[in-house]
Amino acid sequence: MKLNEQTIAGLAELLEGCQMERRSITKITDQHPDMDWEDAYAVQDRIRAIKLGRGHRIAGLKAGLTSHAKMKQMNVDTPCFGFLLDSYAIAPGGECRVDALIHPRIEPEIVFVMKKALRGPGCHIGDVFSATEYVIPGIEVLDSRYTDFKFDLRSVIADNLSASGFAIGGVPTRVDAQDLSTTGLVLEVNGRPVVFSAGASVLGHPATAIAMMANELGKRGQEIPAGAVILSGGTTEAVAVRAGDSVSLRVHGMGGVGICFV
Ligand code: OOG
Ligand code: MG
Repeated sequence: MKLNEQTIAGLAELLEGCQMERRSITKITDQHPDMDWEDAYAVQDRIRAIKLGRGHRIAGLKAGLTSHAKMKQMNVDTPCFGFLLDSYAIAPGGECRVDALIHPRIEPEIVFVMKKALRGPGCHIGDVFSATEYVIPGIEVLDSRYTDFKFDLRSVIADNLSASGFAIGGVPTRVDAQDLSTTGLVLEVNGRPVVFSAGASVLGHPATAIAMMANELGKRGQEIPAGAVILSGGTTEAVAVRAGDSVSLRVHGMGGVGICFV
């Protein structure tokens, strides 16, 4: 670690303040070029503690930057991990208020719901298969606390990977009911199909993202708990949305989920 406790706490408060006040800043590594990957997760952990202290509950976990489309769009090259809060959950068919957000974007994802805990190191896709209860379509809502979503890997980890909302819906599907790598995803905005992808866009198979997450958490002495809801990462580049947009995701063999921005 390169930063001291006080700096980490200050950065967590800064990013948390941005989210609360709907304002964006330039990426924090501009001021702290020495900050390392561990510091970045320490800031994220601190933000989680602040939120839990305010009465929020953890609703799940998220993997991000797991597809080449996303890595290319955001100009980073390594998957990373964050958390989801209960207050981020949007009911299928529900509304998401844009005035609570800075500059929302959406992305299509395959969501894993776990029946058993997973702990790395050494987790592989077979372990993920046997620990998964079901998979289901999900739309993630992103809202980076950095101006124009301009960040690097360390800054985005500290900002909990731009997490701000998610909706899950469709048909809970056994993870081995179909080949998730060739499973097609179609994201529509106002009835118009805008981005198309297959599960393989996420590291060849979205279960790989879950194994990677278990291995990464394992390095920090943590695990994926039984019952966890996990976003495996956007399969395509994220799409900007605004008030009045209605969006829906259809996933082959798994139904779909839609939400409205108001
Ligand atoms: C960072 C969040 C990335 C994903 O699925 O790749 C993410 C961002 O793009 O703002 O959630
Ligand atoms: Mg995502």
